[in-house]
Amino acid sequence: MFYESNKKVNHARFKPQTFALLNRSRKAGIGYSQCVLRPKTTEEVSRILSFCNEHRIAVCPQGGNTGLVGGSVPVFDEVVLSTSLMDQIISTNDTSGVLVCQAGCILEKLDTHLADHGLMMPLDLGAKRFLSSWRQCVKANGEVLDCLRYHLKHLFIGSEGTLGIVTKVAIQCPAKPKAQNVAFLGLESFQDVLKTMKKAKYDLGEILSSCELIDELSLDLVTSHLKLNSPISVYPFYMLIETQGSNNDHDEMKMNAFLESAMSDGLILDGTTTNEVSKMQSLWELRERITEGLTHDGYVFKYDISLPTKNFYSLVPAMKERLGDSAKRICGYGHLGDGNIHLNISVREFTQDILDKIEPFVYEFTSKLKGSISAEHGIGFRKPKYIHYSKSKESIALMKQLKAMMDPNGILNPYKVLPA
Ligand code: 2HG
Ligand code: ZN
Repeated sequence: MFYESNKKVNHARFKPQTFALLNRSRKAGIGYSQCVLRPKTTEEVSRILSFCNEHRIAVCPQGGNTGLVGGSVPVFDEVVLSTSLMDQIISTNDTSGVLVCQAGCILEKLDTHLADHGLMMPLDLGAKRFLSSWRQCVKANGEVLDCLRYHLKHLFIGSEGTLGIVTKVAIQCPAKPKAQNVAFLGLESFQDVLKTMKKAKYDLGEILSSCELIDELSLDLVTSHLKLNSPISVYPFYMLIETQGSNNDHDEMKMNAFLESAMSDGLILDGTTTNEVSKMQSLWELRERITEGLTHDGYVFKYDISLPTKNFYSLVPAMKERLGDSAKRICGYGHLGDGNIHLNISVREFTQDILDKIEPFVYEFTSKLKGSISAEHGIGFRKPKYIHYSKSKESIALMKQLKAMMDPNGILNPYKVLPA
């Protein structure tokens, strides 16, 4: 039974029919809650958790609520603890580059603020690293943890609110680049994509900041449904390559030399490059709005998978072979530089039959290639029962022990991350 591991938690709606709701929310990502709390300070988070812990009330921490696996969706009637009002920037040090802010700040706001200080966030679509040096967290029982030792802060990163709630972060921000260039390329095969990425790493070196892959059917989503214009004609694969540096002449020279050489090697069939802000934005939109394009394509099964670079795209043809005509569209795009592919399968409407064809096959396939069933979007509510495909028995047992130690009453984000 779903509740067994969380018996001690009180739910007002603990009735058999909730399992029907559960299935509905599983399909549609719909949540249920009668109470949303929006604290403004660490102290308020601490008081809420201490109260909920004492009364065994389940809490669903919610940040930006942009996840794909239901990690921030209340499953039954958990109290939602939203960090949306915890959006204060506490300090910005222009010299060290350290920004201290509350944990509910959204990236765009931070980036705009940092630009005035000549800095930028070291994090975007998984392409850049997140360097946080210090955090403040609130434990399930309301205790506030500061200045963690033993690198304990890493326990909270990626725990999806199951071990504690991060309330404050300090982030080491790099200088905002003076020069930026974006290239959008068309390629014939995935083998050429791999060779081009390798070449980009060698030729562009320290200024290479993003390397994204888009396949033909992914680009079609934004050109057909969103009416965006592609600067080049139709190819099986596209790459978006970005550089960031401090000297535009130098960066432009490197980018042009890289493109010329990749073209003469026959790796790239067509391409365009720019450093004009509005044109760079338009190129990035072709990549960043694919998710939005998918929402116009029917019911979508979404998978966020890590695979070794050489097998990065292999899941897409495997899935096409498996599903044949039963899917409307099977496409793959994502953060090639990080080995993180977004496999999306759209169908006219959800059926259990098609879900059964996709899962657990998609996870077995990933596991055989030594990939991870979850890359940047976490395990959430949708994937706990598949976690064993990429984590060993021993790791899962240790995670359960840590959970029991940190949150003995199981109030924090129940049903998420860990299998029952
Ligand atoms: C992206 O990279 C996001 O665009 C969303 O992580 C991925 O919708 C998706 O599958
Ligand atoms: Zn992504």
